[in-house]
Amino acid sequence: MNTPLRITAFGAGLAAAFGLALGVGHATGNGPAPKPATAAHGGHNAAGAGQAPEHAGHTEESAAGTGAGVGAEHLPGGLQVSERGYTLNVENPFVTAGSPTDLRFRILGTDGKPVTAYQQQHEKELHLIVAPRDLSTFQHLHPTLAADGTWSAPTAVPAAGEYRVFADFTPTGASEGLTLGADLHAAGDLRPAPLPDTGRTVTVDGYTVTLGGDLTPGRSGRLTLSVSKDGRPVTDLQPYLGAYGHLVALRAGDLAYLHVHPDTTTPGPEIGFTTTAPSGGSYRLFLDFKHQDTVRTAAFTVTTDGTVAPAPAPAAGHTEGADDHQH
Ligand SMILES: [Cu+2]
Repeated sequence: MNTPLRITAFGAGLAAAFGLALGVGHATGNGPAPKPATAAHGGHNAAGAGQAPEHAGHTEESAAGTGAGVGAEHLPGGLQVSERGYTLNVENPFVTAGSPTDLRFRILGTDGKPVTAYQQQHEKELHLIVAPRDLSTFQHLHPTLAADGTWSAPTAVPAAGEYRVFADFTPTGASEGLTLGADLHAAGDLRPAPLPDTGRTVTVDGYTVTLGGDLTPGRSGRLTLSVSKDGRPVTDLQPYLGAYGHLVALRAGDLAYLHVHPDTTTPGPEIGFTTTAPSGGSYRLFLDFKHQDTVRTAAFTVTTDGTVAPAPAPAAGHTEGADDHQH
């Protein structure tokens, strides 16, 4: 596939996040086209300067406004349990496969106390993703926040494994969101599996989802996912989390969590997203879409050169946990 890639303003911010020397435009969808920066951001030099002050490399990005533009020195999300002074503290990281569990955790702030105030992103104050190291399953939960800052999500991990729990959130007052990742151990009969070759078409629950576009390392790329049922394009997708689809992309090998932005304003059949692959390699894409009041997940394996191979993905579990959180 040679689908042309479109650099959007959003993408430029993401590219900067992954270390490209691109200028950062407005963080909203229709800003001016990004221009190459004439010089590297100040943050690039911080590594050689020893202990740079916390915010030294951030001033230039503040123009991005809504927080999509982050410092060029930032790692992809999800790799760290603690970042920028915030820590993901999982109360019960040892669970048993198949057993209902109440996943409880807190986000500790820069003062060491639980964070209790969050800004909504995609209609929720916090998105919780649970995936095993082999990326064979996926859960997207919306935990409930208690007054003391404890989040809880009733769930059950489907199989034994070493899992990663991702909390994607923006504390109130923070200039940008962050994704923290922590380990979750599920005891049981461990059967890790290689990444499935999914090809560009995945079937879930009678729906056929076809992937268009490619991931290119270090460059913003546009992915499209087209939904059909019984051979007919689905044109009445329902909004889910403020868009007609929600996509999570995780890198195989370390489960780096990619930020993905939906850009579609029509209810199908095609849902578009922009994201940047921080490196070459394989990624798992998990698309949540809602139709006839049910959210379903289609999972793809994609490599950054666009190569994908056939075979249906195993059904990706989707659990809407504690989704009655009031806003
Ligand atoms: Cu969510």
